[in-house]
Amino acid sequence: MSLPLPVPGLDGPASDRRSFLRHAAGFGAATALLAGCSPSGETSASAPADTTAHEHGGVVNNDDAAGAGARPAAAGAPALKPDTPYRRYDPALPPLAAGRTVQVDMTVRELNLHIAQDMVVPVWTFNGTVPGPVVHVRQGDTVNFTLKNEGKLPHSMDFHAAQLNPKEAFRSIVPGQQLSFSFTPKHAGAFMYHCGTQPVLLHIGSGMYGAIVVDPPAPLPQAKEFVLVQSEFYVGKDGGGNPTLDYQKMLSTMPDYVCFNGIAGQYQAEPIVVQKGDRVRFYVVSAGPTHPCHFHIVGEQFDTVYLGAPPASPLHGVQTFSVAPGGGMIFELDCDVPGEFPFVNHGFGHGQKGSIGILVVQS
Ligand SMILES: [Cu+2]
Repeated sequence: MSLPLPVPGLDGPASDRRSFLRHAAGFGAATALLAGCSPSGETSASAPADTTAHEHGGVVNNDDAAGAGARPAAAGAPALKPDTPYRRYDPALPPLAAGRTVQVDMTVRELNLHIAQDMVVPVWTFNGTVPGPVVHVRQGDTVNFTLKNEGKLPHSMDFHAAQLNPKEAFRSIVPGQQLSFSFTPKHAGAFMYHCGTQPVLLHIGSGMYGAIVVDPPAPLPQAKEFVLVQSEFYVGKDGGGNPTLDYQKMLSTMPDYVCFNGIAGQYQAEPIVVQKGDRVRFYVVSAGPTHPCHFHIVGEQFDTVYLGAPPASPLHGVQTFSVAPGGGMIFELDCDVPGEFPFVNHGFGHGQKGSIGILVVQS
């Protein structure tokens, strides 16, 4: 049975982070993955050199919590071979397209992917990743969208940034088919997209979601911008004893993993790094399928939170705000204090299942 994770800044001094990371989920191989700059200028920080690839124990799943000690797969190497290697999902908001008419193409692929360093499960994807790619457009743009289904089951696409007849645009297509529709986002904000094929719980619970960020007509002030899509995973076993996503557990709403951008704890292993004085903007989308994200940054405050379309109706001086499943909100702060700031789902029964990361503010 694994003990609950300590959270730096809550359970001890920041210097405890080294031991914290040693015990957090699957962080060892992170040391081999630390490199490069994101398009936003974010740089990856080094995880402690003494984290080892085989150390394990961070993500507390249902079985751990119950003391049964029967995790869905053994610690260490995943039971299933991934179709693509473990890779941190780049949280940086991609740049806008040059024109005001934007072509967005997505292909459904059913793959085996990491949802934690030591857990690979069969997922259903848009363009091969969970979440799917971040779409970044402006209010008033024309978005021309095409979906191709290269999976084995019917799938579909539902953009929350669109106003369309769902029976037509969001209809399911069978394997080998494709569909196209166009829409013009009427409001700015952080929106979810997802497969809407019945049962929607199963399709979202299997990885078919992502974020579409819609900028207002007048750009928001310059900031380092990041997208976090929170979702939960429910892991069981198939007939051969391999881990699989479990619809009955999805109905139970007791997740095994809760993730930012599809992999539990990935931004503890490879933090998000900014510089002192940066303004930082998080677009937080709760994909669910069932649970909200109670977003909070330990040791910081949000000077501005937009519940709806920015820049209207900002909230100021916010410590924590809940993003409903199927919703998205924008959180802003000035990073004027150097340090290591955990960004968390402050509903810690879920946060400690993987929706915790580190924002490093370098001096
Ligand atoms: Cu689907």
